[in-house]
Amino acid sequence: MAETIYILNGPNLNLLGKRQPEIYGYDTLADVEAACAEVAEAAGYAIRLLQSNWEGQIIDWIHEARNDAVGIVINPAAFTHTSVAVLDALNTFEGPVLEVHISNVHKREAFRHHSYVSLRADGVIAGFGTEGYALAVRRMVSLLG
Ligand code: CA2
Repeated sequence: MAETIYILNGPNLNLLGKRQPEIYGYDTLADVEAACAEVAEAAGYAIRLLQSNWEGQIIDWIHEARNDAVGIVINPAAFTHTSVAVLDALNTFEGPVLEVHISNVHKREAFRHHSYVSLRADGVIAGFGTEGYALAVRRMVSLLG
């Protein structure tokens, strides 16, 4: 069976493509999933894309990934800027971790400039719109190479 790359999404990203398109664009998470699957499957990997508004659920999926995934692509959304718990969970994962932000967080409010998750991430993509996810999967494939 193909090895799996987890693609985890934090709070409010269920609204992707449905609200604030001027910041986050028109693609939905289903569109993101299709784009990531195309890149991953071409390289022989499977993806599992998940979204939750609950911090504990994100942490449980990171724990699950310890056994079930070879890499994690994560857009922690607002938990990026607040969650030592998500960072601690990611620190227990042994494979590559890539952090994705749809918007350019550095061009936005100062509170978005700091990321706890970046202390663990092997790479960060910000401001590439939803295309950033498939680019991160592309990079993940190289790292897993
Ligand atoms: O740019 C990103 O991807 C963010 O991680 C998005 C988070 C924000 O808190 C981070 O600072 C940057 C917010 C996600 C909200 O998602 C929505 C999507 C569509 C409509 C409304 C919210």
